Amino acid sequence: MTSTRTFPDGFLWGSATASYQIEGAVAEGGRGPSIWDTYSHTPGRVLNGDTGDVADDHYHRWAQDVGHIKNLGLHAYRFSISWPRVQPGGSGEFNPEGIRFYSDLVDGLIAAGVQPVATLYHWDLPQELEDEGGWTNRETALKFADYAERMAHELGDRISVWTTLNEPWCAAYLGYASGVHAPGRTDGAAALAAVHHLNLAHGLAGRAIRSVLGADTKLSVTLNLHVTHPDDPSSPDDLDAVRRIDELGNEAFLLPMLEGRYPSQLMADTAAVTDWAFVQDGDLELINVPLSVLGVNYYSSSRARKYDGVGERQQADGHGNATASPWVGADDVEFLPQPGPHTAMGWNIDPASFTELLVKVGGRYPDLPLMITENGAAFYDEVSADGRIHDVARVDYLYRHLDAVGAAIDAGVDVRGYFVWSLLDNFEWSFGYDRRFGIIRVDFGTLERTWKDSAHWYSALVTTNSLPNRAVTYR
Ligand code: IFM
Repeated sequence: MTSTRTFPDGFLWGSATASYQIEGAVAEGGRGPSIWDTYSHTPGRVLNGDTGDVADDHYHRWAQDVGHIKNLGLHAYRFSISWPRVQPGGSGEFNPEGIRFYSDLVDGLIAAGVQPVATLYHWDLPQELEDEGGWTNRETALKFADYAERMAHELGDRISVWTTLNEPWCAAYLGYASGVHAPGRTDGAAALAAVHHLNLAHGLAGRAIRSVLGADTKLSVTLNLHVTHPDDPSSPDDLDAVRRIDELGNEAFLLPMLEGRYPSQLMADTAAVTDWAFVQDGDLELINVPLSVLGVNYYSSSRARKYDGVGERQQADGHGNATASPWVGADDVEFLPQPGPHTAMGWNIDPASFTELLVKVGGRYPDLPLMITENGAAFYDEVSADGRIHDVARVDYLYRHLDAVGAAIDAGVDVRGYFVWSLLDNFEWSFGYDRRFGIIRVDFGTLERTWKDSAHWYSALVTTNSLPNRAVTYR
């Protein structure tokens, strides 16, 4: 097998999943309901009426899944903890059975020689907290810190990297502005309050974890940073449209978390929506907790321009054609269809923008190592007559994006690892089980797991620490 690129020594290779997307067992082991249970059980919210009730049944099959992780040769596994499984109402009593589940998983990973990388919030908020306002309520951030502190006590230094939040952009804007994610609200002011309270939750939880486990504890957050290009780079209007998207999508998280401030024009740009009175004195200092590593998720890029008012405003940014835009206060920005190829999500395949993003963030924060905490692609995989899944398009996608990561490393960016999304086919949120991201296929009838060609390819990469030729077919 020819190799085209070698990664730095010690580069961490892993795969990622999230609790609601794989666990199932939603009413077992003392778990309480989450906003995603409510949302997925609401008719019309999720494609084909799919829910996470069973998902991959990882709750019962976790040991088998750890076996796959070990056999793939992965160094690390990024999973998320379901808050309502360990603290059903989001405050008060913790659930020993739920805690034991994660404790056993972590022990199983360590016994398999795999580093556990834990995320505390991957969108499954306890429903009881949503009933009290969810992320629009400041109290949720305080309760999140209590939950984080307890998990730090329970799992302690067995966790290699503690990640506070996954993609707060989605939780805030898709959950509270466009409503294509739980809790399905369409209120721009609520979304901006959610942005701030998620930021606050990150800072408070990070501090709580460090207070339990010490200053050397590896702390991170995962952001889905957006790469948006202007339709016409010489148009001041288009450049301003991109600036606003950048502030809402990237800077609204990066700046408070890494510099203790909000972007200068964000408040002015959204003044018609909210007065930001939910930001209290001292919040920004709390949010700005020192991080050990920044998690970056990347899938595709966007092209935007200022809407000229002619025809229907286009919203082809891959975040659903919802009735409301996730881009609060930027209703006059339209997202244009991107040239192909596209994945089954309709997202364009643009590895060059991945390098661009990493070089930009790495250049701005040279002392903060980056970790690719998600990258991957959904395709309509087919099981061949030989029983194998020759997912050539996914291998090609991974090859190109890993080459893009390598190019960023060559340019001097400190990238420490890569987690493929996802280990398993799973519940892809409002697309249900229709979109498959796994390198391991899950038959949603039998729940049988089968390695796709991409799993074999990725395993070879991990073993050699170098990019195998993408044209290999596995038999
Ligand atoms: O499945 C999601 C994941 O939960 C968060 N990041 C993007 C993935 C693909 O949409």
